Amino acid sequence: MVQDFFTGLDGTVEYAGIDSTDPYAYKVYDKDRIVLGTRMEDHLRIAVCYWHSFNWPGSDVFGSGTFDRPWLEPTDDPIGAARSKMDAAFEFVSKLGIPFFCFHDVDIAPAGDTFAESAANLDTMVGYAEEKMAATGIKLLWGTANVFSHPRYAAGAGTNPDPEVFAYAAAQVKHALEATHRLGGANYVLWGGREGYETLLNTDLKQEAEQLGRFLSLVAEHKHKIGFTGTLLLEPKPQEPTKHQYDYDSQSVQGFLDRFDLLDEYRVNLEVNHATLAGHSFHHEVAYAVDNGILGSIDANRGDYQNGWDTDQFPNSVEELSLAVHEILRGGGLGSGGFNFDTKLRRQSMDRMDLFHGHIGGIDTLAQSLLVAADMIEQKTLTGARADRYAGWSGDLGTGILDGTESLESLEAKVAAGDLDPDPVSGRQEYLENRINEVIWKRGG
Ligand code: XUL
Ligand code: CO
Repeated sequence: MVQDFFTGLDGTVEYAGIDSTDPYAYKVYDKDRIVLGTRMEDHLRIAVCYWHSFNWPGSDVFGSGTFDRPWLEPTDDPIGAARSKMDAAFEFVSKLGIPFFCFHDVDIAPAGDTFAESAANLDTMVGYAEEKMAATGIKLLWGTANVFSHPRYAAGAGTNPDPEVFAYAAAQVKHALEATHRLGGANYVLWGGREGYETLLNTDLKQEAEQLGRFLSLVAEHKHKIGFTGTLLLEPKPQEPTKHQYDYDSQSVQGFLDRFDLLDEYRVNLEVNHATLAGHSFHHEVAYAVDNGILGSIDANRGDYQNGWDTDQFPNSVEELSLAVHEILRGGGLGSGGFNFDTKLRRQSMDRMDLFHGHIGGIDTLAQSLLVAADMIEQKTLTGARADRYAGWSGDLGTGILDGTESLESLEAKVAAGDLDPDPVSGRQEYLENRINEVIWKRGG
């Protein structure tokens, strides 16, 4: 008998509109609503993450778990406990009424004493996930391997100074990729939490880059060998847990992929709080990825402006998210990607039902951001202003410069002859900020 864990809610969370006072109803997220010709659910492709929502007991570096998570209690039947955890996860995602989940190998299956035992546990739990997915219709947005928590990975996985650790990580990633394939995952993610350094005093940067390039090539080769058609994604983050991580941001990942001839194989999974840790806005990271053809998927959350670490809070700012969603729409959408809620409750949010409040608020914020972004696309709020600003580059001079017709000599000749006399023009930042606010306010955001 499958036990119900979220008995505080009998049915599912449904769209009820902005006038509803039901805390377990969506005020904006209406999955069948058509936005720019596509259903809202298909634009956003929302996922719940296993790790923060079902594995984390609410502990922090100063104290133990505070959460009410019966499936995490000590047990002498680890597979039974993993099944209960999966029951809870699928019950929650079903009640939330969203289409996807995401997991690390160690989130869904208990570690064994040996690699073979851990791999067998994973296979068992993948079998159970298949049953759950078939029964609920919930799909897998992405799977990944946790090659950063175990002590063997303290000095890195692919970038470890010891090739035996590289081999261990390769074995684990191979198995997690195959599990993702078996579950029909739309993507596979690699986040390099320990692929970086603590100190340059003991680090050979050149050597570690070669290793990481090789690691990523091996994963891409295996993807093709097993016929996995999902997208491989790298998740940039500048630091934490290591002092410096190689996948610092979109731009450094793009350079790295280019160097190892892997641009056709990988895209990025961008996380809001990782962007801000890198000193960027999330808007910047998304715009960079869109304009360089590497946007894959999103880990939705938010940081805290008063501190400097990854707080992974639920998103609640339409103003910030709508700018990023606008760039995603401008780029043609997320394709096989989606919005994974890589979000965690605050340690004091110890009631099991707080998981609903966090997700419902984040999902509504995202839905409202989609509506605002769609208005901005339709009204050409930013695309029109940008096109006007660069209009000169479609004229003879602009195209001649870019296509190689012009040289430094020919340009000097034009300037010296007095043919060109450019006037500085306003960037109109405040004007544009006001136009964006008008779109948001008209939507009632
Ligand atoms: C860590 C992080 C990870 C990845 C998956 O900051 O975001 O949870 O999303 O390994
Ligand atoms: Co993440």
